[in-house]
Amino acid sequence: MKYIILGTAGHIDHGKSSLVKALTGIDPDRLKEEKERGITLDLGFASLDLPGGSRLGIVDVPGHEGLIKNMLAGVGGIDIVMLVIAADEGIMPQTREHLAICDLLHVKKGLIALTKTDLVDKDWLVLVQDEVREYIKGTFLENSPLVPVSSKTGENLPLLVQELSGLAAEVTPKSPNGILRLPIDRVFTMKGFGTIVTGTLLSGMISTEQEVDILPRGIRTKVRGIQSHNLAVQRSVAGQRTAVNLQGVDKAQISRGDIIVSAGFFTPTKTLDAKLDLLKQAPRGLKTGARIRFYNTTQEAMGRITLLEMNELPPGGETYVQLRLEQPVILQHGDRYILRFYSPMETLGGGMVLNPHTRRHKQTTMDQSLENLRVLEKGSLEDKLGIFVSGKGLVGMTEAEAIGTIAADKQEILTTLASLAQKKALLRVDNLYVHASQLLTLEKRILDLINRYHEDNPLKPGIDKEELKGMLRMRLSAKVLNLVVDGLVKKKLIELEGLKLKVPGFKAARGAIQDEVKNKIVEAIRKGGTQPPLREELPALFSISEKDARDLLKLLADEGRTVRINDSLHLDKEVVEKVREDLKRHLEEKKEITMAEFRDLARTSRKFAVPLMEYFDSLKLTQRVGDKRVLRG
Ligand SMILES: Nc1nc2c(ncn2[C@@H]2O[C@H](COP(=O)(O)OP(=O)(O)OP(=O)(O)O)[C@@H](O)[C@H]2O)c(=O)[nH]1
Ligand SMILES: [Mg+2]
Repeated sequence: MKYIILGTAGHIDHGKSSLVKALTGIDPDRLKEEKERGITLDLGFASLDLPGGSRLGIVDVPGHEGLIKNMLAGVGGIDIVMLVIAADEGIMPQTREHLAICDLLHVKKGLIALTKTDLVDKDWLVLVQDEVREYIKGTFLENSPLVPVSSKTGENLPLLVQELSGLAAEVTPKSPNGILRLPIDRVFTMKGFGTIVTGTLLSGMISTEQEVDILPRGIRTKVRGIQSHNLAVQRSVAGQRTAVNLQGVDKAQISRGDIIVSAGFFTPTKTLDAKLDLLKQAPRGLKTGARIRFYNTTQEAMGRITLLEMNELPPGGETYVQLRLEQPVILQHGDRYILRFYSPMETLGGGMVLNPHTRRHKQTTMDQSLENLRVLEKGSLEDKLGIFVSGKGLVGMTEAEAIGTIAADKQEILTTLASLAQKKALLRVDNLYVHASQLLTLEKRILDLINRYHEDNPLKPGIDKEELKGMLRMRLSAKVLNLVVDGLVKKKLIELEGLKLKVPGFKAARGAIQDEVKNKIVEAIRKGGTQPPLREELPALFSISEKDARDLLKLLADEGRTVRINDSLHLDKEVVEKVREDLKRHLEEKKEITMAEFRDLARTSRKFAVPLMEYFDSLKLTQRVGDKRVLRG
């Protein structure tokens, strides 16, 4: 079975709902108020099995100029439009507006039903037909069937069905191989079932028991049951009008505009880049900063527009734009959208979403941004994926994200990613794809950082990876860093010594000087006995920086060549050992020692005796009792 969605369109009272009823036997005006007032207020639904074997899901929209918002919620998922024009009135404002909207949304096919033929005579009918033919020139309906009908007398209804079958046969149905997207157009409760939502299944399929997300609400739930065209089914596929019974979700929690999607693929967005076509009949031009209303399927959001290539766009013009919305929406590359002025509410244009997750563009890199948008508009899937993955920087993009970003066949996206990885345009790290150009940038940053590190820390053997990661100050997965570091090591651009990364040959260049200074310090400390030069004196003694002095002392202690008493005092190992022996002997004989006695015992001055004594305390050799020390334990 081929599933196609047809939407009505046209001016108020031109006979859309009557024609749906005449075709299907179903009155799409389901609300009490609609029946009483004789106008359509909200979307109505019906279905029709066509002779050619297609099943037509029908969405009937209101024609009232104040209800365009509801019309937009219905028209977003249609394949075929039936533009209804009353023969007695001819083309009216919403005939124009609805046709323009369908044109902007790239509705695939359509026809014109010239209704109420029973109210006009032959000559009049011919004139109206000419007028309509003239009007649709240059739109997607040019050369489409034009069928004069009457819902009242039934004239030409069979011909209309025949033309619809012809169109349905030509239309490529929505893809069940995309990712599940079901924009909600109705929410209600049913006794014994709980919450039911309905919508036109835009892509993919939905099955009972499936785990789904309701976005942008962020509700994860399970599908309890599905109905399509009033029959309970196990699954429903793209192109079907679908009712879903949701588990554990309250009617009050969700509303029209929310979207049911496969769990884990989509992130709501508020900033997007798009191509905009401003309607020729737009009442005025559009300036950067203008407040707009944004529509996509059943979603609506307020926001502001930035024109990326100019400050003002005249009616009929086109440009790349950035939209910053006040409410989050769920979008994919390739989605069509409509913009209306914030006030007065008039349709101004629409186009294609190019980048659903974007950032503010800097003026300095605008040329590159625009070039990327050109590729996203006209390029191959491969080129587009390259741009999206590159845009994720060093954080990388997962397969799920890629599938959620572009409205295309799932398998095609996966195959293209794999082929890009094979060509080394992308690098695959676990389930992440990172763009090769990003890796080059990272390589360069790492080399710069290590070189700078050597300059700032000439006496350190190198930098460890954690420290490097911190200094890079980038959002970056540890896996990607490891990979790039390993690559640099393989290319012999850096060396890994122990846990330290360094530029090859670094030690050879610096090591000799360093060793020389180190030896001199060790010697001075040894000679100094219990009164060696303090750290603070080393810079003057050996013409090194304060930082070098600190680093070198630490290095010597780490290597076991000196003993660290405190930050500024380091002693020769044997000297410390000798003092320790003397102290121990003294305490074993005399049981206690004063600071003055210790000073003499260690043949030093008070300045050195105090930290040295505290050092032995810290080793738990001695312990303080009053102003004396005794052996501990
Ligand atoms: N004589 C005649 N009257 C018609 C025909 N089709 C519709 N009507 C009448 O026109 C009026 C409007 O018809 P609807 O079908 O409600 O029009 P609509 O386009 O659905 O209107 P909205 O949904 O409010 O935009 C009703 O009174 C219908 O009875 C027709 O073919 N012939
Ligand atoms: Mg109606």
